[in-house]
Amino acid sequence: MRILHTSDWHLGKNLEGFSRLEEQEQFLEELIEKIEENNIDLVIIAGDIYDNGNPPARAENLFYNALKRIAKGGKRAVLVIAGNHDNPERLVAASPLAYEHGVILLGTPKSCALTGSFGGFEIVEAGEGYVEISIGNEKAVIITLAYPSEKRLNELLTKDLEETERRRSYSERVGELFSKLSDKYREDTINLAVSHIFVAGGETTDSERPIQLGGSLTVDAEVLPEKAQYIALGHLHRPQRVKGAKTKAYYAGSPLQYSKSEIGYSKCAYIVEVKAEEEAKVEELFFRNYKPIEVWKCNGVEEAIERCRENSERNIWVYLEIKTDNYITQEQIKQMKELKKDIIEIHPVIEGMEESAVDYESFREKSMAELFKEFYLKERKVDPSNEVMDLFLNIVMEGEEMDEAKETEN
Ligand SMILES: [Mn+2]
Repeated sequence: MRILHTSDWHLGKNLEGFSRLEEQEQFLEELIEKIEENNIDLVIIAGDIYDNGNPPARAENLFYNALKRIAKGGKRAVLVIAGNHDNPERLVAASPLAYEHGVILLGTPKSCALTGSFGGFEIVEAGEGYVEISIGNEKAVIITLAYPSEKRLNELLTKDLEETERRRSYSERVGELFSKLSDKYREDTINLAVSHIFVAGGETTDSERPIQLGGSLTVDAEVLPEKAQYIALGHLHRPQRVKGAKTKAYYAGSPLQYSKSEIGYSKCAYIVEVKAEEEAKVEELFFRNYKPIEVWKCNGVEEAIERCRENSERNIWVYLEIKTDNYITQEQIKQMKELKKDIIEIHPVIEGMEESAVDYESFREKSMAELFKEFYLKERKVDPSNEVMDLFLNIVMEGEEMDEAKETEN
């Protein structure tokens, strides 16, 4: 059986307000092409399809269009689980239509696939947290643990576990579940697992939203189901093999660079070739970098402007760090942005800047506009634009009008 493991598409995700939908569309085109080229039987998408629970319509359209083309009316099996960014109910709402195409959408650890025959495969058996799929003369048992939030995990375990069991750590409980579900694995089946969890020791980036603040929802690598021949994970955005696991467990990572902390390596999916009772062969499938993120460190505004001019034709996202001993004016910013589109941020690194003592007395003599201008300059190292000034003053004026209105009411 040939499996493709991908995850963390985050369709609809922005980079500081700049849309990435065009790149996401390019990724899906490349993915569909590579799935065809590589004769993939089963595609596993390990969560975080969307960036949030209320994705833009175009993101949903991209997802459905991709699923339809990958599944080819049930010729190829597609299994999707929800990640911590997805709204599980919303993700699976399309199930009645998805099943027509042989696409399995699972929202929570409790979700259960439907059995049935499709063009190229059959769902032989299914229950909470597992599914058995038959493709050609091979069968695969897959443990399916969609993002197990604390609440969803408890719902699943409460039934047959004692109170003391429930008080055990998150990692122990997830391990308990994996071990219970591993009973479904057989010798004549290809044994797999898919989940969206944070395994301790994994390398993080700046674009994952922590699964829970404080990291209490961390799973130890030792509790991953050791009888699985391959474990397809989602959550971490850097592709990587899980260290310390007793079997082959991988994070496919996100297909796009979602932050500037992700620019030092290539993005990929994994192609897994596996037979019953044999070790899985895992191969990276690299994606193109559709629109790279670059960080430019420039010595002075002149150099930055020159660099913008030289690179004006390149399709990239730019973070500009400019070493300067002076403030960068609105004029200069305008010039850079006209020469180079898609500048995400201009960050002045000001040398020899001394913190001036706050002169509280002078506050009384200054207008609100003056105070705001000073504050903005101090924080952002540039003058506020006219738009920002107007917006700020409008808000202040609205506030004053409301205060006046209240006074007359009283
Ligand atoms: Mn993610």
